[in-house]
Amino acid sequence: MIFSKIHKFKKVSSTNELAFELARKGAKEGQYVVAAEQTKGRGRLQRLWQSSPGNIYISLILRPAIPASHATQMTFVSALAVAKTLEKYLDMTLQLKWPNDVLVKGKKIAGILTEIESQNERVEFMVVGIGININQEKFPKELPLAISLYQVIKKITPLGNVLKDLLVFFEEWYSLFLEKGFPFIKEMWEEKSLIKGKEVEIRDGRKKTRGIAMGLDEKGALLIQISQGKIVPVYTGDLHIF
Ligand code: BT5
Repeated sequence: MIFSKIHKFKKVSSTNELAFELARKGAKEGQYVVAAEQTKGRGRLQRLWQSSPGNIYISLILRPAIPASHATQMTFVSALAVAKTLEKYLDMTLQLKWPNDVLVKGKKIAGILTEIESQNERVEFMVVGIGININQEKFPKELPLAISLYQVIKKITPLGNVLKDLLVFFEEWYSLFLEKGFPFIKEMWEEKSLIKGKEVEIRDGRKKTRGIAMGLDEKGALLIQISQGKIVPVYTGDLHIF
């Protein structure tokens, strides 16, 4: 088991922030931070992750020997591990949405934030932050697209069980990634995302890229066919599917 030392807290600003500090001080691969609540849970692009008690907030410290430009690959590995974990508790398959969402019934049940520290294109360490909505009964009006496990199965699930399963699935998918490489992960992720061939638009601030989704490239970019014979990679933004 790569996951070893757990740093457990009642309330923190952000488990990613703490894991980053620990990793900078030399924490080994496999150490992880969990918290019952976060006051400044981070999403991408300075967004907030609403983090009230009853859910999972975890950040894993990893030190894979991969180039920094491939770090995003871990987001897809993590999404697969989260989906497999939740499928143990749900009688339905989950869907993955580019780049970092796990959806059930078209709503977001989990989000992933991969952050790295690198030197000369080499990953020094990586922090994979995962938030999964487990026992939250309802969400504020500002989050109409959020959903929890509780809202689907109508019962409380012990967080310890989900956490244990998550670590097992994470280790399994991380090992598969290290052994087989990203092409295998890419195929599995694409299968669960049902995105290939769909008409999509990626919005990144004012920039919009619209076309047919062709799949992922090795940097985790979404490949979009914007016109006949022209395919462009899109690295960041929010995905809308038509
Ligand atoms: C994410 O960002 O989805 C990454 C979320 C990662 C959170 C974990 S919790 C443990 C670790 N420690 C941290 O500080 N962070 C990580 P993004 O794709 O930018 O999505 C953020 C958007 O999702 C927000 O702008 C809201 O619209 C929505 N959102 C916020 N809280 C949510 C929640 N609890 N459930 C579903 N959607 C939420």
